[in-house]
Amino acid sequence: MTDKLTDFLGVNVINGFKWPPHVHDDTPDKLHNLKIREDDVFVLSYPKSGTHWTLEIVRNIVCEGNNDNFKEEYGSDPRGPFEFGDNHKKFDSFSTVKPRVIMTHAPVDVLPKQVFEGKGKVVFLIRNPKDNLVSYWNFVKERQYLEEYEQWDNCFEASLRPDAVYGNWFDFNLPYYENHRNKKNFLFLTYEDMKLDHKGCVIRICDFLSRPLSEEQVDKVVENTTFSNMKARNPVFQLKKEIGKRTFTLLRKGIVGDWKTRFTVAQNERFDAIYNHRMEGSALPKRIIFET
Ligand code: PPS
Repeated sequence: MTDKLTDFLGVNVINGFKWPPHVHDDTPDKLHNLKIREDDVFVLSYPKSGTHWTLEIVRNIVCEGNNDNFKEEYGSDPRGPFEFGDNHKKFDSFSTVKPRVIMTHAPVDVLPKQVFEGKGKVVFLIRNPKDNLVSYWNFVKERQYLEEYEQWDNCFEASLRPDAVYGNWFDFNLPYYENHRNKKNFLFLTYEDMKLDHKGCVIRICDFLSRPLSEEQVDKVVENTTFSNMKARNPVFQLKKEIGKRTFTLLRKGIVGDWKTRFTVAQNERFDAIYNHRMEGSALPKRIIFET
């Protein structure tokens, strides 16, 4: 990926869908037609749902509790989403000894079509949309890549529109959850599930990936992936990474309920009305909690 400042500003509209600026025009198509290996594992989510947390857990699981040696074992260490810059090239060079762990924010019509034929496995993370949005706003504001989203009120409004970056929360999550939640190769977890029962979720992911670990290894995965340890142990997560003058923090607060510090009463009421309308008839609300 290039670090040229202009490459990180604005959005890239591809086939009418708004991607971040560093997604190349032909990447969605490449992703959709990706040849899947049977043991590929996708960590898939709407941005700011806890993707890096889940990625770290999955990588630790496939490395039996220690992913410090990930690069040696895999021959490469791709951490950003598949669709960013030239990341996709790194996955081609993965050894076949271990599964590829591929992080992406691909909407349902871009995810590799072979996944829907049952190939590979998908760990899908969903976060309550209010915290999701506050996390996103903090990220965008700090990074200053979308001027329109820098003011909270603008970001709030923009997030509700169908042409939000990556689509809006509802348009992204609902088609996946409604149509694929009972598929054998999909596991749906929520950020709040992980906060409430980190170890239980690690075990669920192990079971789903058919990668049983010892109690000790599970504990190691949990320890490696706590908020504080992830931040302390891994330089990627300590980012204040600088691109030009722009910085961004991947691990900010890591809590449930931060939306209360940002939503006005009126915004909350408006959001709830839209939420209730969009979720009507869906099984998803049963999984969503806004506070613990
Ligand atoms: S991105 O940029 O879209 O890939 O962001 P993503 O990784 O999906 O989400 C970032 C938020 O996840 C929080 N996070 C964690 N919370 C709890 N425990 C752990 N280990 C953890 N790792 C990441 C991170 O802090 C972001 O949430 P906010 O609310 O902004 O703190």
